[in-house]
This record gives sequence, C-alpha cells and structure tokens, in this order.
Amino acid sequence: MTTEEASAVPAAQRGSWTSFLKSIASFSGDLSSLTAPPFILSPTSLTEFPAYWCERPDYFAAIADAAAGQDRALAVLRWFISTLKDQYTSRNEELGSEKKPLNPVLGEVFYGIWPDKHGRGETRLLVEQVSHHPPITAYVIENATKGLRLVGHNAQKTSFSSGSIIVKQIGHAVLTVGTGPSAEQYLITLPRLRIDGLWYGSPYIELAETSYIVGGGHICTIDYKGKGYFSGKSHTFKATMTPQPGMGGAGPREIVVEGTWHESSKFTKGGSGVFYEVHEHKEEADPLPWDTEIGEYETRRLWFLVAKGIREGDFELASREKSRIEVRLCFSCG
Ligand code: HC3
Repeated sequence: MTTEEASAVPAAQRGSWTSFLKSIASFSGDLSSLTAPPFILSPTSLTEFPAYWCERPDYFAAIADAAAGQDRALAVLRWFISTLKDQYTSRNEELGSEKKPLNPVLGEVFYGIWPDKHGRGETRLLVEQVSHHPPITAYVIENATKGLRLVGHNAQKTSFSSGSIIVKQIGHAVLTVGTGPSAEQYLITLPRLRIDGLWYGSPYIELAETSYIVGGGHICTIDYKGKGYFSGKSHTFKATMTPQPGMGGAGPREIVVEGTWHESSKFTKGGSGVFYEVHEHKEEADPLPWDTEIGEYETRRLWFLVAKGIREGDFELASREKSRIEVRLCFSCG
C-alpha cells in the first residue's frame, strides 16, 4: 500500500491537512484556536465530554455500596478504569478517528441525566464552560441517593513532539463519598495524552505517564504505557495501591492491578482474578429537553446547525453557523 492509499485524508483536503500539521508543529498551547480541515471536525462540543465519567453508572454507584477502606478505594479505582475507554477511544470507534471537538463558548451549559435503574439512584450531570480561550470546562456529577458527588475542571496544554501531539491535562476531579463529617474525599488527577496517527489523517489517543487517586486512606498510582514502536501492547496500565501512612489506611497490603484499560485487567499482587472487564454496554446521558428555561446556551441547542452541517457534509452551513455563534457570543474570537 502506498502512503497515498493509506491516508484517511480526502484527496481534496490533503493540502489543508498538511498546513494544519505544519501549524501544529510550530505551536504550543491552545489547539482550539487553529482552523482544521472539515474531515477532522467533530460535531460534539467539549462540554459533552464530562459525561464520559459516568457512562457506566453502576460502577459509579458501587462506590457508595463498598465498605470504607480498601474495598472502597478499589471500587473508586474500578470505576475510574471503567471510564477510560469511553473517554479516550470512543470517538475512534464511532467516527473512525479522533476528531477536533467544537470549542464551547463562555457560559455554554450541558445537562444530562442517567435515570435510576437497578436501585442505583438517578445520576445528574451539569457542565459549564468557564473559559473559551483557553477552553476550560467545569462539571458536577451527582447521585444524591447514593451520596456521591464528583466535581472537576479540565483544560489542556498541547505541544508537538516526534510527530505526535502531547496533551497535558490541566485540572483534576474530587469525588466525595457520603455527606457530613464522615464524608470521604478522593483526589483524582488526569493522565497525559499522546495523539498519534497524524501523518495518515487518522489520529488516535494513547495514554502516557502517571495519574493518581488519593483518598480513603489509600494512594493509588496508575502508570500508563503504549505500544511503543516495535513491541508492547496498546493501552496498558499498572495500578499500585498502598495504604496512606498516618491516614487510617487499613491493612498492610499493597495491591497491584495490571492490564489494558480498554479491555481487561486483573490483580497481580494482593488479590487474584479479574479486576475489571469492559463490557460493550454503556449508557449515554439523556440530555434535558430544550425549553425556555435552559436557554440558548444549552450545548445541543447552540450547536444544532453546526453539528448538522458537519454530520451531513454541508461544511458551508457548519462554517456559517459557527461564525454566527462566535460573532454573537464570543468576545475573544478574532
Ligand atoms: C485534546 C482534545 C481535546 C481535549 C479532550 C479531553 C482531554 C477532554 C476531557 C475529557 O475528559 C478527555 C478528553 C479526551 C479527548 C481530548 C481531545 C482529543 C483531541 C482534542 C484536540 C484539541 C484536537 C486535536 C486535533 C486533531 C489533530 C485530533 O484533529
């Protein structure tokens, strides 16, 4: 196969893709400000991304049902690992590659609900874009029945290295379990991303380096490794959980879990058997119906025509509507 045949870039957009890659290579910071060719545009706004934290709501609810201590810290880790496939590979599966999301306007909001099923309680999501350039997204996910609340914010700093985009995630999430004086908090940091496959026009994400979950008397260090150039598997991780000295972490046991975050993982120390196995069934949040109370800043309402244009290949419509939104609602767009 020749390079031309292997490329996912439509022939008519090869020139603009090459210019886009050149501008990425000489740039670091906020990628959302660069204009990308139409084939790589996603119809989804970044405000919808925090919903990935809860597309497997049973694992979220299970955190509250686990006994405090090591069992609960493991339930938090299991839920965290269960979110990674949706966060980082779902666009590839659904759209064929990683795409460039819509950059939300300041004050844009997205609401979602996962209804009560199997007695796990209803889970609600509220997202607000708190900065446009650079994009910063804040969110709250709450299951009041189970006493669970996840609050976080997310931004990115990008750079270019050896043909890949490196994305440092700025921000973190705090998970609160329970209410009142006995409530526990877990601090969750976010992994670094490497976006590969740029040359062929089919970008995909690999996770890199280390992220942490600290809380409930335990520290969990999660190391991520990718395929490398000649060997190794994609999307692998190793999570090491140790009791936090002086914080009431019960038991001397160190627990190690290893595997792939998009498929399966098992205990390799301090336990045995399967830790987490991805099942295909995931539950997307139901967005609240548009009504006058929500207003024009609701994500799906705001971007409706832009998303339609991108989905249907009507890029004139997409670009006209995008400019209309930016002129009307964005004070920092050029
Ligand atoms: C880097 C990224 C925007 C940010 C996306 C984040 C980090 C947002 C928070 C979610 O929880 C996890 C997540 C997943 C994907 C991240 C996006 C991947 C690509 C996008 C860049 C701004 C666009 C790069 C353009 C290209 C080359 C793919 O077209």
